[in-house]
Amino acid sequence: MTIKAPDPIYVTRPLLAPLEEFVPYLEKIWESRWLTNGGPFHQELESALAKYLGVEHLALFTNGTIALVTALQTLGIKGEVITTPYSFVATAHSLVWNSITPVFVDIDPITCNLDPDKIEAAITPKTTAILPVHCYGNPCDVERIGQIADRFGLKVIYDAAHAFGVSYKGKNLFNYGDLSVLSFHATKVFNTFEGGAIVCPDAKTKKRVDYLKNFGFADEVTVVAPGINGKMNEVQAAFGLLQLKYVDAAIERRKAIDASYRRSLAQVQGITCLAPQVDVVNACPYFTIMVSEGYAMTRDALYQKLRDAGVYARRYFYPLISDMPMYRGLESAARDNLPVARQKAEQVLCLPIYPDLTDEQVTFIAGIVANKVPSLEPVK
Ligand code: T4K
Repeated sequence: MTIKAPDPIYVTRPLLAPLEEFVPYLEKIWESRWLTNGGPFHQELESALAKYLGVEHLALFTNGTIALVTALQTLGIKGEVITTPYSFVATAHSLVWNSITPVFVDIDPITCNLDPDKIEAAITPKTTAILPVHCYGNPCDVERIGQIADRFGLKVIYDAAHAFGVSYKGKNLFNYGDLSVLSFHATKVFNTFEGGAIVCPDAKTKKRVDYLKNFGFADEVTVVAPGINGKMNEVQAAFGLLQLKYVDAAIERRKAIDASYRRSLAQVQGITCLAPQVDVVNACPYFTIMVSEGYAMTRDALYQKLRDAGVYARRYFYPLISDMPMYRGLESAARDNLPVARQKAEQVLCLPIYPDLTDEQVTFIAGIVANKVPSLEPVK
């Protein structure tokens, strides 16, 4: 018997502050007629986010992908860049948009992040940088990556699209590496509909980023670089300011859901929840399980079973970026170069997690995974 959830349950639903609270922000925009190009809400959100995240310099962007492309431009990265095949396509695409060749390196089986033990072997005279991803908000081995980069004279740009609200050893993650890039897409822990940011180490670098995201304009008549249009507009920025008021509560709810899934799935044979890392407080952007051979069915059969019940889990990140047509011809995309990433891509399933997900829905989803009779009734 298949029991269906009354409404589809998606892998995520955006955090949305109450609409009526957003109206006064819109009224201000209508009054000022200042819609974009670094207006008052843009400035206010930059300061508020820098304070919230505990960083000194942050530049807002219209989305995370343009921020990645611009981060690479900012540091003048060329040649080859070492990166992970186990990510969203934007990570590698940002390299190609800069005419850089991605060099895929395998991942660590516990964190699903770039494996530092494999990086050195992939460095060639053309390597200029490393582009790791804090996958699912799990911090990369930032210390070891930093040491390798220092030894070989490489830059490090972290794709921190998943890492909003993550702390490592009591501090934020974004002060590691040369730059960190965030995404505020609708599906992220903190969203501005679309949006993103680059965290910069100093005011000089932020200035360069600000030029580059505004066509390279330094003033009305001076263009200092072939920049792009990466600016966040005033509606996005105003919305971000309002969202900030709700994000802590949203993260707390995510943590509660994460804990609930872990309790329910701990004893299920063949299901492994991604292990929490030492010294890390995660904001739980994803709830990731690995479905291995000991489980009652294949990962894809479970994915389908959940869909049949109205639960739209997702296989982040399958297929691997390195298997996509524009990358699979690369030497580093070869099957035997990426065995761990390949295995994880075959096993992974991200279960729904978002602030509005109810306890009953979590029980329902976990019940399907645990192969128990699913129930929509609240558990007393
Ligand atoms: N680097 C990394 C590591 C990333 O993960 C991403 C983005 C980026 C860079 C690039 O950052 P941005 O340029 O996007 O700022 C989604 C997101 O579109 C993407 O932002 C995200 N990573 C990726 C992991 O997930 P899809 O193709 O899975 O999205 P979609 O449209 O299928 O949405 C998933 C579910 O979310 C839907 O089934 C329902 C729900 N949803 C989605 C949207 C857009 C909503 O309820 N409301 C919505 O508005 O890529």
